[in-house]
Amino acid sequence: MGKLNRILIANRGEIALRAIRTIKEMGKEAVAVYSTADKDASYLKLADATICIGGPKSAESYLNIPAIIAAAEVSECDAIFPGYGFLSENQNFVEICRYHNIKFIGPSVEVMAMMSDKSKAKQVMKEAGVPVIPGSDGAIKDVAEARKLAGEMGYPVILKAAAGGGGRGMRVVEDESYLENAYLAAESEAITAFGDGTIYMEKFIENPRHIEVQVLADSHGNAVHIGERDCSMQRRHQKLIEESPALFLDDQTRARLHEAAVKATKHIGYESAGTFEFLVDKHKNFYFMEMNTRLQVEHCVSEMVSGIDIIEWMIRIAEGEKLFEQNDVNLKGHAIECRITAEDPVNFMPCPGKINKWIAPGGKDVRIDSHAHAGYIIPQHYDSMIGKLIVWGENRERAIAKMSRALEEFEVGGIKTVIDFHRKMMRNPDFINNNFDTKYLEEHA
Ligand code: MV4
Repeated sequence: MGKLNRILIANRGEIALRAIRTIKEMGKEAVAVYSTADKDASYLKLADATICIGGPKSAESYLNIPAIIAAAEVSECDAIFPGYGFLSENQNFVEICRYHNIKFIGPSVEVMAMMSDKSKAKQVMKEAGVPVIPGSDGAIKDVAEARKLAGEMGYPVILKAAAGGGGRGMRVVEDESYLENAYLAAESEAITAFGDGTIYMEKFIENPRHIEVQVLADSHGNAVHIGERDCSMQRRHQKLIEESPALFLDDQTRARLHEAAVKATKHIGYESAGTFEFLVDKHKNFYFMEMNTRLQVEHCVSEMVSGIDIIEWMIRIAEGEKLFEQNDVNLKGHAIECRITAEDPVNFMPCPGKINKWIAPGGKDVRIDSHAHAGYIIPQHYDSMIGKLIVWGENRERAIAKMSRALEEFEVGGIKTVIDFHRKMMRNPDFINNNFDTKYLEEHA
């Protein structure tokens, strides 16, 4: 381990731009890769070098491991920053980077593998003393075992794919009459989606909050948390609004949540930035659900309340630097992020195309992470997120007022965006009163 001088960014869009910015501020060189669909993207001009890695389809470019490794080699990069999505949690890619003597800016393949099996991850967390959702001890072998366990636990239960995450391969089972069909459906869906039909079972938590803890850990065994984020405002497992802190928690529960996440981080020997996802029930019991072994879209709200540049620290940790201490983390005020997607604000149908007007908001404590601008053509091949608007305020009320003001300024023409959805949400009494859960948008169509 040593200084990293040139870093290849194996990603696109807003997060590629986000990474270029920090890499340049650190006095290092950024190499950007792009697909032919992104060849005119303006953030590419900010990189020190750019390399085309293939066609528009992700499989041809941003998931094309040989092309990305070749790009890193020809440009003499000593590290790869993966961002989120694409290859960021691909164990094969991490191993290939190591084989080529390219530092993968993220955790080790061993810990990534441990956390990618959601059933295994739960067992490891239980060993670490972190509360987990009551359920099967690891995988379930057949319907009979599922029926027996659900009978003992009591309905409703939820069946989940061990290889899943993010809501795919899940089935809620209300009573025994649905169990067999649900089990077989979850299993075949998991085989189709992940090539692995391993299923585990949990007690179904009704109307939970989704609260996650951001951690950073170095290669010397030091770990800190950077507070929590409430990501409960989401639709079909797509988060729309994230905020920090989660005021649903009382101070004591919050402290216990942070402590659990740091303990878990150290227990697994984690290195880099990571996120522990918890479900929190109406009695404020929290349960570990999954760990994300990558940088997340919503990391910015944690940056706003802490003043810490998470990507900078991912790089410094990859260089072998020692992390700061928990005492050095001062969480202050309240941050909110609204994801801006090129989607219809009513039915959320994707709406790519050419942006002909882009008037972005500004002012104190207003941050926009976006690669979009007037004249930008949104390719149809990728995710519909074109940016994030993040604001900071002294408290939640002030942050909502600032977000509301910023959203009023934000004008995007030529395509549909969810800006109007967010404007309405900032005036919604349930949002203002923090009175919602992960089911809110389904129940208030
Ligand atoms: C649950 C649950 C209730 N009880 N597990 C959805 C995504 C996947 N990571 C796990 N998910 C859930 N697991 C138990 N035992 C409810 C969900 C869930 C959910 C969780 C977080 C955010 C949004 C959600 C929307 C629907 C269901």
